[in-house]
Order: sequence, then structure tokens, then C-alpha cells
Amino acid sequence: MAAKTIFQRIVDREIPATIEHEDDLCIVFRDIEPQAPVHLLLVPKQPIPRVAAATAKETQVLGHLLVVAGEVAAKLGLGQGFRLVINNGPHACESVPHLHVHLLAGRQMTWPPG
Ligand code: DGP
Repeated sequence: MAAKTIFQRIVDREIPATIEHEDDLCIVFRDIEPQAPVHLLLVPKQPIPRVAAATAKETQVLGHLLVVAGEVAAKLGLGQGFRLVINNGPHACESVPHLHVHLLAGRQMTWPPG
């Protein structure tokens, strides 16, 4: 069996994290290296490695992550806006091979991203 990712270990409560939301399909916690005043990671409990590895079977959980992003943003009062990012592969600086959505907020973002 493949080794657990660091995010699977957070899901399984083997390592601590500041959790903002949890349900049957996903967990949302604070990023350990925040790039904005609010930086959350939305992680499916099912360990899909990355978007490029997702299949139609994962459609529900992937859509669920976006719905939860909006709900958590509302709960945290992020009415000024937020940015969602998914890094896929080396050119995008993916570092944890367990699909996750970054939610960044609390400052003015710039475009294009780096
Ligand atoms: P990415 O580069 O898209 O794969 O993002 C991985 C993110 O995960 C990065 O912003 C730092 C964060 N991270 C890595 N290890 C941990 C950890 O142990 N706890 C938390 N909360 N975040 C982590």
C-alpha cells in the first residue's frame, strides 16, 4: 500500500492541524505556510493524487469542494473575495500528492499569478 500523504495523516488525526470544517467528504484546515492572512486547504478525505488523476467517479467530491469553499468563506466573513488555487504537477509547484484546493483571502490579490 502507498504511504499516507501528510494530508491523509491530518484526516486520520495522526498529526494536528487547525481545522475549520469537516464533513463526510472533506476536511478544511489552515495552511502551515500561509501566503495570505487567510490560507486554507480543502482536502478530500479520499486521497485523489491530483486533478490529472481524477476520474468521473470523483465528480461529486470535486464539486463538493467548491461548494464548501463558498460556505467556509461566508462563515469566515470573506465578503471582499477569495482566490481558489489547485496546483497540478511540477510546473504548478504541486508539493503534496493529495489533491487540495487552496483558499486565499484577506488581502488584495494580483493577476497574473506568479
Ligand atoms: P501545494 O504546493 O499546492 O502542493 O501545496 C501544499 C501546501 O501544503 C503548502 O502550501 C504547505 C501546506 N502544508 C504542507 N505540509 C503541511 C502540514 O503538515 N500541515 C499543514 N497545515 N499544511 C501543510
